[in-house]
Parts: sequence; C-alpha cells; structure tokens
Amino acid sequence: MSATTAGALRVPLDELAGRIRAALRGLGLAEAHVQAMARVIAAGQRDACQSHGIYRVLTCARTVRAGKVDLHAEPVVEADGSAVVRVDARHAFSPLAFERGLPMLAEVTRRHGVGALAIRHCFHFSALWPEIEMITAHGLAALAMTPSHAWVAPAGGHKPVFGTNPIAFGWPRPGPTPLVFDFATSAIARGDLELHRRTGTPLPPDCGVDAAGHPSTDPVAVASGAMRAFGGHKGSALAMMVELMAGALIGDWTSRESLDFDAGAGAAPCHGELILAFDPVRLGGADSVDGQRRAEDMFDAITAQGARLPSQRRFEARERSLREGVTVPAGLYREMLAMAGGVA
Ligand code: NDP
Ligand code: PYC
Repeated sequence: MSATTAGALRVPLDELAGRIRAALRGLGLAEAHVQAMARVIAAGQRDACQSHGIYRVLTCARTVRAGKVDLHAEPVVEADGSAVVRVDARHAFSPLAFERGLPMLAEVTRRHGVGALAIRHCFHFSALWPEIEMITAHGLAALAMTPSHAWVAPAGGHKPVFGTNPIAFGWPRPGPTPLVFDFATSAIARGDLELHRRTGTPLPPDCGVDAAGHPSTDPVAVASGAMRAFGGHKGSALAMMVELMAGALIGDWTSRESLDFDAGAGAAPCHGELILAFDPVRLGGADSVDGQRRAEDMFDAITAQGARLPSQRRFEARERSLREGVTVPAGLYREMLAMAGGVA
C-alpha cells in the first residue's frame, strides 16, 4: 500500500480483494457469498467506479445490520427446457445468484438464440457491467436491468416512484474487451449522491428536487425530496420500463415495494433483475461474421473522430490498476479495514 494524491492510497489488487473478503467475512456471510460479492466490489474499485467500489462494503454492512438479508442462502436455479432460467436468490445478496444462473443462461441462449435470466428475491447493491462482461465472455450480447428503491420522480412530477434503475448492454468483440455501457436512468446514481452527502459537496445541477419540489443541489435535501430521471421524459420512460420488465414481468417487487420493505433501514434494495442474452451466431446465421465486422467499422467511425466508446475510461482504469495498484479513497479504505478488525 502506498499514498498517492491527498486522501488516496494505492493498493495492489490482490491485497484489496483480500481486504474486501475479510470485511465481508466479518459480516458473517457464507463463503460462497463472500467470494461472489468481493469479485464485483473489487472489480468496481479496480475500474475506478467510485459509487460501486469499496463504498459498497459499507452498504452491505448496513444491509446486514438491518437484519433482513439471508447471509447463507444458496440460490435455487430452475430451468424447464425453455429459453427462460429463473433463479430464486432467497433473500440473499444478488452476485451469487447471478453466478449460479450464468452457465444455464449461456446454455439456453446457445440452444434458442435468445435466453432470459430472471433473478428474484435478491438484495442488489452492485454495478451491472461485471455481469454483462461475464456474458460477453461467452461470445453473447446482453442486456440487463434492475429496479432499486423509489427515489426518482417521473418527468413532470416531484414525488419518487422509480428507482435509479440501471440498464446495461454488452456486445462481444474480438480482443480482450467487449463494448459495454451501463448507466442509472436517474440523472445521478444514488451511490454518487451518497458520496456527495458523505463529503458535503453539492450535486451537479438538475439532479433532483427538495421535499417541497424545488430544484436543489443539496444531497441531503434531494435525498429527502426526489431525484430526477436523466433526459426528461425519455429517461423517465426507460426507468418505468425497468420497473415493468425487471419487476412486474418477472413477478417481483417494484422500487416502491422495495422501499416500503426497507422501512427506513437504509439497506440495499430488495427485488429482482432481468438479464437477456443473444447469440450472434444463431441470430445472424451465415452473416454473423459480417455483422461483427460491420459493428467494428461503426466503432471505428466513432473513435476516428475523437469520440470515445463507453467503458473505454473503465478499461483504461483497469489497465492502470493492474499495472500500478488500485487507487482507493483513504477514509473509505480505513472504514473497511476497521470492519475487518484490521489496521490502516
Ligand atoms: P456513468 O454516467 O458514470 O456512465 C454511464 C456509461 O456511459 C458508462 O458505460 C460510461 O463508460 C459511459 N460514458 C460516460 N461518459 C462517456 C462519454 N463521454 N462517451 C462515451 N461513453 C461515456 O454511470 P452511472 O453513474 O449512471 O452509473 C454508475 C453505475 O451505477 C453503473 O455501473 C450502474 O450499474 C450502477 N447502478 C446500480 C444500481 C443498482 O440498483 N444496482 C442503480 C443505479 C446505478 P465509462 O465507465 O468508461 O465512463
Ligand atoms: O447507485 O443508485 C445506485 C444504486 C442503487 C442500488 C445500488 N446502487
């Protein structure tokens, strides 16, 4: 571990992952959950996703203290020969449920050309791109979405109805990294709002309103008022779609029900997730190789003009982390070490 700029440390990835696992073990989680959760949290910090890196260990601790998450439940995978795979997470955290469902999702997608993984009854705290990258590693395209807690007002309103409802997409590419985008349908992710609240810094403009419905950049005021969807009515419609597709459609809760269930505990949201996978070989047939080439031509047309592809920043951060160690905020790191009984 070494100091970098003020307030940041650089930690080798293996050491960071070990510290995360130790902190999660300290919460009493079963080892299979520890391993799956640590993989997504370490990946988040490695890729410089501050809202979904080691900060999530604190979210998980709050969730465990709230007493509703099952620390040991083994997910139950159900497949009936169709293109649908269902996983009941049994009120445990979601990463293990995803990992348990993934092999069957890949198999049904190869068999049918498309596949759906419906995860239900999970506590969800993570970014979606780690899951998307695990699917593109099978040579499949993927789309994932999940509700959260009702923090976001519909366009034209000022009372929360939707969650921050991320949508993530992945496209397999030749070479080591796929094309991935992954974003909250809110103007800012709740995790970023919470980081602003921790540091006492204002939000960017247009992220939310206070309890009286007035625009505000105060993270505390917006947390007790409502966040906004990104892009006005368009982001609002996408957020609504996520509630329907990854909530009502798969027989699980919407963000409103998740927040009611939370009852002020401040735990991670509890609901479902929908993940769709597509096999380019089955869908494109003999033209799938040509399709891949034309996709690459399009990516070239983007980057040739100086624009960047989504995830490029993340992949660059990943390379830097692997080369030089992962940059971690010192205060958060010390809090996490303290949870594991370690010293900074
Ligand atoms: P960002 O706004 O940081 O990034 C959104 C996407 O756009 C990323 O793929 C990013 O790539 C890409 N991007 C950003 N700037 C550019 C640019 N100039 N040109 C091209 N692409 C660009 O994401 P959010 O803050 O909205 O979300 C952060 C994370 O929070 C997500 O991973 C999401 O899954 C997670 N989240 C999870 C929730 C849950 O309920 N589990 C709820 C809400 C959010 P890059 O990363 O390379 O910058
Ligand atoms: O950042 O909005 C968010 C979020 C919600 C649940 C996990 N992350």
